Formats: sequence, structure tokens, C-alpha cells
Amino acid sequence: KEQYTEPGSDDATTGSEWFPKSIYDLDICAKRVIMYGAGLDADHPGFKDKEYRERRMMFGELALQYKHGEPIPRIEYTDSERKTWGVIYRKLRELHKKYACKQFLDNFDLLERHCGYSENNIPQLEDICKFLKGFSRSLGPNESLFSAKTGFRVRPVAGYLSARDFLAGLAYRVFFCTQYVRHHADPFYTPEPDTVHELMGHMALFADPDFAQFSQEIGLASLGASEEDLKKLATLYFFSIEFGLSSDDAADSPMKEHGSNNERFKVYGAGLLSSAGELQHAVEGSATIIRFDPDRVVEQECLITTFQSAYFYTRNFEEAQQKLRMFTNNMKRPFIVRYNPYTESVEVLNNS
Ligand code: NLE
Ligand code: FE2
Repeated sequence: KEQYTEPGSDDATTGSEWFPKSIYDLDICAKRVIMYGAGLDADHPGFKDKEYRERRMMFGELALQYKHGEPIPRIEYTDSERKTWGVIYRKLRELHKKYACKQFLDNFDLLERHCGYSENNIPQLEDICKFLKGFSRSLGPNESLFSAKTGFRVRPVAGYLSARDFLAGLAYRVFFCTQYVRHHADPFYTPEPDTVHELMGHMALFADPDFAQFSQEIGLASLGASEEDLKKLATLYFFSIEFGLSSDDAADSPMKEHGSNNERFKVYGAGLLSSAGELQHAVEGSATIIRFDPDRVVEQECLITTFQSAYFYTRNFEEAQQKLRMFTNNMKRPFIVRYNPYTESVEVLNNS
């Protein structure tokens, strides 16, 4: 039933491309970085800054050496990096309070309480990993409160991975996180993920069980998917987890239909919650925001270096999940994958 095949080769059991069969296989995915350090784009603010590029190389090497199960190296951030973080933190927290969804805000409070989030400190991934597992707080000599989270984990990555490798991590409740800080010249928008984006945008919602489940299901659907289906899943990921919005139940009512974006929508997408520039563009201006309908979403182009030309909303995570399930049920793979949480591996079953 299960047979080990070399990454990069076709999989003998399924006839499709190799994919990770256990959480340990993510070490292989993590090494296939598309661009980092020396490969920075010519129009990247850090391109001409030699010191910045050297620092990026250091982060790249740390991430490439990392193996699943090890503690995540703690970074000693420079004064300049901490200053950039502080500037962004102050600005974003103001905007979050106005525009972020409730689940995000509640969990962000917990990050501030338990993970060293503050404008003066860049949190460490290792502390967040522990938090996401669940934590216990002493209430008195014989009493403690255990707060279960989602078991999502983060692990360092050197830069962009292919959508296939990146989504595969989600199948195992693993989120690949950069640890470097964006260049100080452009604090309110970066085309690349950086640690500010991961920490300010993504982390809070990985503590939410429904959101974690939704994320994992995209990941599981991506394992061994055809090129065409993979592209669709990556686009669905992009317009939900990165750029998604939600609306309360009254958003479609005639009363509210003509309300401004900031009256109608709450944001949950990390790409918006980590970019003061794009967040304001999406909710304070007159950006196009349409209902999240997978058949429509997959037609939308994902823009990497500029603001998106449209955004999508659902009422809540449950709606996003139901729509995603209906959509992925129609994707055909010649096998079934079954996630085993005890061994953190997937079983691949023949579907013929
Ligand atoms: N544009 C986002 C930001 O500036 O934080 C990063 C997006 C990464 C996909
Ligand atoms: Fe992201």
C-alpha cells in the first residue's frame, strides 16, 4: 500500500508527483526555496543594501539547517530590525482594532500575554509553537487552567516555496515561517513574506480551531493534486488565508448593501493584516469585494508585487470551509489520503 519513493521522481503507488507522507518529509519541502538572499529581485528595497543581503543569507542558512522536531533557533534581532517592527506594530494594532475579525483580536491578546508580543519585542517562533499546542496557567496552589489551542506548528523557512511544497505543510498543521525582517525602507508593504507578515498577520488565527481545520483541509487536498488542481487550491488559499474578509450576517441586507467597506467587512487575511498600506486600501477605499465562491475565485489572478484588484468574503470560516469542501470533493485524484494524527503521517489508499 505504502512505498517510499524518492522526492522528484514519480510516485510508484499513485502515478502522481512525490509528496510528503509524514511530517518528517517536510524537511525535504523546506529545502526547495524558490528565491532568497542572493536571488532577491532587482526592484526589492533590500537589493542594493549589502548589509541587508548578508543578514538575509544568515537567516537563509539557519532555515535550511533546521530539521523537524528541533527547537527553533532564537534570533537576536538588531536595533534597526526592532525599530522597523515597532513602527509597524504601532500602526497595525490601531488598524486591527478597527478592521480585524473578532477571532483574530481575541487570539492576538493571548499572543501579547503569552508570547512576548509588544512593540518593543519581536516574538520568537519557538514560543509561538508552544503556545499553539496549548498551555496551562496556574490559578492557585491546586488549580490550573489548561487552554487547548490547535496543535499548529511553525518552522523556519528561507523564503518563498513552491505552492505545492508550501501547501503540503498545511496538511500536517505545519506553517512555514520566515524569520527575517523586511527592509526598513518600506515598512507598510512588502511583496515577500517576512517575519512581520507571519507574526502580525498569520499567527493569531492558527490558534482558532475552525481556521486551523480549514487550513489543514486545503493542505490535504493539495497532496498529489494535478498541476491544474494545485493552481486552483493555491488561489483559494491566497484569497482566503492571505486576503480574505468576512461580513456579519447583515452584510447582504438591503440596509447595509451600500455601506462602505469598513462598515460591512472584517478582515481575516494575513496579507492584509500585516500590511498597513493594503489594509487601508481594502477597507478604507472603494476596493472591489465580492462573495467567496470557489468557481469564481479560481479565475482571479494572484498579484504578488502590488495590491490585489479584488478581494473575497464569506460570512464566517464555516462557510469558507463548506464551500471549499464542495469544491475539493469534485477534484479527482487516483487515490485517497487519510491523515493520521497519532503518527502525523498520511495513509495513501488506492481509489480504483
Ligand atoms: N504584502 C504583505 C505585507 O506587506 O505584509 C506580505 C504578503 C506576503 C504574501
Ligand atoms: Fe502569508
